[in-house]
Amino acid sequence: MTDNGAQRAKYRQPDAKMRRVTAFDLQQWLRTQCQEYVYDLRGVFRVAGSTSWPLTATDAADLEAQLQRHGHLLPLPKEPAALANVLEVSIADFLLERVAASDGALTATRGGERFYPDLEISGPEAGGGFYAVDIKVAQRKILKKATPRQTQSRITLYTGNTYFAYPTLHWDGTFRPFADYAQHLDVIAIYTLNRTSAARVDDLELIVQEPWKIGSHKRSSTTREYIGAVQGLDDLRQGRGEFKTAGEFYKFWRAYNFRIGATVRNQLNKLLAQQNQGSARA
Ligand SMILES: [Ca+2]
Repeated sequence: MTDNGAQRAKYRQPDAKMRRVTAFDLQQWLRTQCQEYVYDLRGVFRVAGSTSWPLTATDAADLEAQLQRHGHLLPLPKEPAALANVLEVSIADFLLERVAASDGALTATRGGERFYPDLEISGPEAGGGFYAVDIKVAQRKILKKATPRQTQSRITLYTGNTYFAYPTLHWDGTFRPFADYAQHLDVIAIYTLNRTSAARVDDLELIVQEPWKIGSHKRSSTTREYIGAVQGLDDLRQGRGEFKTAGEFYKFWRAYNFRIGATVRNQLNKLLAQQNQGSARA
């Protein structure tokens, strides 16, 4: 083993710091909030249209009908990744509003694009610990004769070769080391694509689970280093993944032979060097 190899092994310890906060149940809190989420995006507003101003509407439905009739409402994208992004932003906004309504009992910070997690929740109510909340979106796989039973594609739980593989290092694109979180939670939005409506999204269902509980042994991409979820809708709802314990999930996926490209390797070496300097000083 090279020096670097030994260092890597050293910092690939399981999450010893993972702890359960019993006083506050963020999973339950998220489930309660998510039951009240209403998807109400109706399309993309376009300035040009045939309205003769001023426009008078009796209510939101009337406004929508008029905007539609006069060509002001364009459909949302139906390309899955683009539509998923719109949905994610809407759900994140909603959860941030709910956190704001807690009057300081909870606090939240939003991650950026290609960031883990989408939201970080903390605050006195959360016992000062940090919670990672990530939002994922998946389409139902439509069957010709039966009701849908699966997601169209495998949801990505984590990127496997960076913050997840080396949980004590503080990677770019993260708020803090993976192992510093009290808990990791996913908000999963399942929808049926409507190709004819401007809103695109039918029958939205939100599921809140710990990622390991819905973990599979399969990657979610053949080209990227992504850890995949199970695809059964009932399995996602019930938290019935392929691993019996969180430990089993972490062990399997941390031992997985993910590709490590030059960019990741450079960052890893930099982080290990920093960490060594830190421990030399301490
Ligand atoms: Ca996300």
